[in-house]
Amino acid sequence: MNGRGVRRTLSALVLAAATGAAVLVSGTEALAAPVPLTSVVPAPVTATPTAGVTYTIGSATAIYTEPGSAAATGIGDYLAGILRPSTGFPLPVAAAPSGSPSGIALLLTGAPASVGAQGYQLDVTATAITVRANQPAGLFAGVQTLRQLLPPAVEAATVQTGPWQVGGAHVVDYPRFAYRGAMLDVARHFFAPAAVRRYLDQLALYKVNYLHLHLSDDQGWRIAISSWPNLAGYGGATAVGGDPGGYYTQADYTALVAYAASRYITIVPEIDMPGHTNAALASYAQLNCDGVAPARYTGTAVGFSSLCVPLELTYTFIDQVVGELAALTPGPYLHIGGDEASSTTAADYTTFIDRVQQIVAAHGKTVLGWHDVVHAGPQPSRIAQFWGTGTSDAAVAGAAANGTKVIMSPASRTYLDMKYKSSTRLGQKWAGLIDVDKAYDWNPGAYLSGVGESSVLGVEAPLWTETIRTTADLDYMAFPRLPAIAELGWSPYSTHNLSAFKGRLGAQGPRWRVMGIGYYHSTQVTWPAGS
Ligand code: IFG
Repeated sequence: MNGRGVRRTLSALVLAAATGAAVLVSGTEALAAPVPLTSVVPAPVTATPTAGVTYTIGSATAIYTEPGSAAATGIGDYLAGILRPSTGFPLPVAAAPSGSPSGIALLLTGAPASVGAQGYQLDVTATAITVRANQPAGLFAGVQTLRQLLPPAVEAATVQTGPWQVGGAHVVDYPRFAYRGAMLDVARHFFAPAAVRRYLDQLALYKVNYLHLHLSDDQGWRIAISSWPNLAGYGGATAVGGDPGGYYTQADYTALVAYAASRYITIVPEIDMPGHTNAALASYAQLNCDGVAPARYTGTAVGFSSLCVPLELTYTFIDQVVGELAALTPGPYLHIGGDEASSTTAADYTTFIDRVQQIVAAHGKTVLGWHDVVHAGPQPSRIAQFWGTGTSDAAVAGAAANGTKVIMSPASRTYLDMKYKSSTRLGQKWAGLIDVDKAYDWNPGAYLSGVGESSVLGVEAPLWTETIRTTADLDYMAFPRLPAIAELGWSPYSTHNLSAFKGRLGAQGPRWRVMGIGYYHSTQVTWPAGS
């Protein structure tokens, strides 16, 4: 074995050791044993290995999908799109023949009712890999687990040496919470559609199913509204620090919604109001109570702006903005913001929120708001997104007692713009420093007093972008913490274990390296050498 072979074998040994897989060194190639089930993030509900059984994806392997289901075919094509470049195999996608074909089967029959609409069953034998689900979303989730059971090299864009083995397994899996989200603030700094698609692809790997886009704020308006063209044209031209602005045309937005849907992710658009509205107020003088448009703002202060609550034009404006956005948004939710309205009186805030909620409902959408909105009039159908730093909030608990559902985004646990440690170049620290342990070691179903599991719709990890400008910045802040929030949203609390999670996270490092995700190598995790 030459020097290179020794090095390759050694690195395989280290990698395999880190991922817990045993390495069988034979001849000149280190045959990495299959990735262990314990590496999968989020941790599945039940995952049982079948010792001594492996399935090897080969040049003759086909991907079979539920006959008659275009969605299943689409998921088969998606899986093929991942496997073909790295394996070099043709991997044809075809309708599953009757009987139990050998190969990879993605089926919408035979799944247990227990997996619901978003779960799946995955079985790996020596002759077949079979994913069964009740709905396409579940099939897509099962494919993400399958991805993670293949060597990290499977994520490569060029042909890699195999073998492409998956260990024998029986997995039955489904989510704890229905809403598992991420938020990207494209207002402080604009992120072009390609950057958002890239984030969507990363989110899909961890079974995240909502992407909340913070489309407007003091520093920028990022979605074109036909009836108010200056919003994007003028209000979208700048960004924090005077950095370049930008905005999504309605065609861009529609394409992003479709791309997200192909990853079984629903877009949640946010128009933040009545505060965080300087970009809109700068764009139209007539929206301002004094009829004077303020200058565009490129700083990072908050709480200084407010739409004009007594002005009737304000509600015409909102009705037209919400109307256009709702028509472009197939998802059920429209986020109205409502946070940090320090320049709006309490009475005006209640008047405003109550009226805006009616407008959003009239356009067929369910209202999401930062939890400040619970101070307005009662509205049980409204969903409050908790972003506090504490573990109790009487007003939120009161709303929950009246039926309000809560999305848990405690800033001191989920805000991906928080520094990892004080020396982290990017990010802020007003909600504290957040490394892997802070991001992972809490229970969304029991975190906020008076807000029990049944009141929690799910979790979301916001990434605010005052200090985040590029996809490299985004990678660094989102990874490795986003997978922690994704696991809290998906996995049963019975699987919750910080040290086991850190082990699972370490196994993801080589995968991120292959995917080109420049993640923060948290000192709390053992990362395989070279990952
Ligand atoms: N709070 C503000 C955000 C952003 C954030 C940065 C919310 C709901 C601080 N509002 O979080 O606009 O500035 O960490």
